[in-house]
Amino acid sequence: MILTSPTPIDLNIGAIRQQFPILGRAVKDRPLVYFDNAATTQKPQAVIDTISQYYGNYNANIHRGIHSLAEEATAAYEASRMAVKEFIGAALSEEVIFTRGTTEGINLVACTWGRANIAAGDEILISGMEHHSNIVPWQILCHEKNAILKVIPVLDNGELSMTDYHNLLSPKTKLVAVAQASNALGTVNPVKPMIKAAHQVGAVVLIDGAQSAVHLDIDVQDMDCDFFAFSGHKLYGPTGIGVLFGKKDILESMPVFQGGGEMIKEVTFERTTYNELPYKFEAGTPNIADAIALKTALEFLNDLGKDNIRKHEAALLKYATARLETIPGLTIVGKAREKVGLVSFIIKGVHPQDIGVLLDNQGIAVRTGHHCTQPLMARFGIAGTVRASFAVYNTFEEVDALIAGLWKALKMLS
Ligand code: C6P
Repeated sequence: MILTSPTPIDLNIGAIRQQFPILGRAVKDRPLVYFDNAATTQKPQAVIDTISQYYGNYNANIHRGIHSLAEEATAAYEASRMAVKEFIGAALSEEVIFTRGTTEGINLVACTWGRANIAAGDEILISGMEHHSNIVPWQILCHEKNAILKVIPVLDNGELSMTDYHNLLSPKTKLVAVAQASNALGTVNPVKPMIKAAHQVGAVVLIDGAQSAVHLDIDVQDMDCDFFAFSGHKLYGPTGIGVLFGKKDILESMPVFQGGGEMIKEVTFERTTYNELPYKFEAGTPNIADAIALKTALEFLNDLGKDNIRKHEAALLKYATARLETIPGLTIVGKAREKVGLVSFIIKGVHPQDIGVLLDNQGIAVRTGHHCTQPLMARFGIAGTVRASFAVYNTFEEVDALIAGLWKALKMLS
């Protein structure tokens, strides 16, 4: 296949691949082709090294000890918070709360802000393409409070119906919670105007940034969201660490989440006073090593330049989409005008899981199934899709391998 790659020349994909030790391994005696980046990206050596340096050189609990190791660990942990603040364009570092990931961030908001602010008859508005993490916490809250969960419909092309969105918004809407980018379709939602419209009816807005933070430039002040949640492991960082951004005044007004060490100012058996932001929401010993390594992942992204990465991934998406469309019986699910670098598809008469297994036999990792978006799959009348999701280290040759792998799989299944 002759490639006319529009990948920006300032990205040396070969050199970037060298930074990811896992990309050198074989799977089923074939070179690994990793197209499951929306589930979790692989980690560059620098991130792996940061974790082992922490445990090898300055492992200590933070914010508690006055000894040197504790001070070094605390400084590195707080430096990471500063790096996150810059990465998402927050005004203040205390607006950055470390969590386990997107799921925990959303649950934190539902359990604290939600319990304090949602009452019977109030409406929470989500979209029809949400991940279960941005559905179930609101469902639980609605059941608890007798509130109403409303859903913005998804159009056939995988975009949200903006007409319906505006019709659904009303003074009863207390919260809008939507993904900036869909993990199952790739759709990029127009969150900035959506937030503006939600604020006009007095609603608070949470943006699920799990799939957007790695691809798009994030500026929470420009976006004007009230909450923004994302996971480190989807942006070349470790698992078990994520971020919840919240506007300071809202976070300050919220009840605490979990009780324990670090989140307190003073404890007696009669009463407890709580710590300041962000510690108020970081009870117990946090995930220190991975929080520190998150900064390394952000540096990796910043060094390459998100704009360069986006161009490369967009070129891969365009190329993969065009080649997939030549396969008989294949339908791409999600054809939004603006997409992040992932493509979901089904093939007539073939179960997505069978394709996944046959691709894996050729060393190609894709995700198959409902992608934790069962209501979205129901909307399209399908059980699931095959999803190939791209990262900066993926190549056009790997897309060729996917296409060849699909032909082979289809031959075996026929
Ligand atoms: N989607 C996927 O393969 P956690 O698990 O907390 O890091 O992220 C949850 C989550 C929330 N919102 C969106 C839009 C997501 O895509 C995800 C994670 C992965 O698509 C794993 S199911």
